[in-house]
Amino acid sequence: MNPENLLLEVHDQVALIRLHRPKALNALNDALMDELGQALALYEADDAIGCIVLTGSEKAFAAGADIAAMATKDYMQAYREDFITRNWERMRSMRKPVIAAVAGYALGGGCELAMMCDFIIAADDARFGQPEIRIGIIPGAGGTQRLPRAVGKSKAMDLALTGRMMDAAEAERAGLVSRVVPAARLLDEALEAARAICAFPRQTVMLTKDCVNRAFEVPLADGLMYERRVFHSLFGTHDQREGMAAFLEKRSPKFENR
Ligand code: DAK
Repeated sequence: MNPENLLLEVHDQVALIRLHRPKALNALNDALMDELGQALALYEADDAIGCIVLTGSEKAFAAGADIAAMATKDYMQAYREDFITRNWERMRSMRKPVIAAVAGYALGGGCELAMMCDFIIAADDARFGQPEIRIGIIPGAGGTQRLPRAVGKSKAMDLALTGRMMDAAEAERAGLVSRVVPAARLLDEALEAARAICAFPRQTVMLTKDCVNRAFEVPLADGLMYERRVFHSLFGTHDQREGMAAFLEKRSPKFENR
């Protein structure tokens, strides 16, 4: 892959994807989202990769969908083209974990993209918001659905209805981000978290993600039953035996992803 709007690096088993449209604060257009979908598919299929970190620049994770590309669309065009739906969906079907490392602006589609990831690590200068209302639209990639699940109704309404931004400290208090770190440490922290994840059995990592995501889709009793079935299934793996034996023998486990 030779993308124009992304920078791709691999650090051990971690793929690092940087959104890269510096002149437009990483505004998300069709070309960028196509490339992002391709990169995610590539890393999902690559056995050497265990976790993905998605980041932007120091100034912006992404300042939203590209307003210039949307400005002249009419209703029929948006509907018939299924406007930026196709290439926004890849993140949702990722089975490997994806960590968003957010510095600077994560607005509109940028905030929505970060929320599609499994968790968000924020730099202390990060700013989150759903300011679509200011340009006459509503969030279109899950902002009205994922934001209230993350921060509750009141704050989600506040952000979506006023279009204001919240800083990293407020985002952490509200539960949108898992941790806030000094901006200079952002990538190191995200890569360390990703490396820690990669050290665990791949199947256990993927099933953990699967089960947590299930909590947002099904009633509690069904989610608990799903969790129990998955839990039992892990007793059919080598890595469960190895992990428990290593603990009892006071040594480090040697996981084999099987
Ligand atoms: N789109 C296009 N260009 C953008 C942009 C955006 N969202 N945000 C910034 N830029 C461009 C600016 O136009 C400027 O370009 P030049 O004038 O230099 O050519 C350059 O980036 C630098 O921006 P500023 O000069 O404005 O920089 P400042 O530091 O002064 O301000 C800012 C930074 C982030 C506060 C400001 O740029 C800003 O307010 N940006 C717009 C934020 C915004 O409204 N975002 C929400 C966009 S609507 C969907 C999925 C998603 C969506 C829709 C549908 N489907 C799946 C159907 C999402 C919609 C949105 O995100």
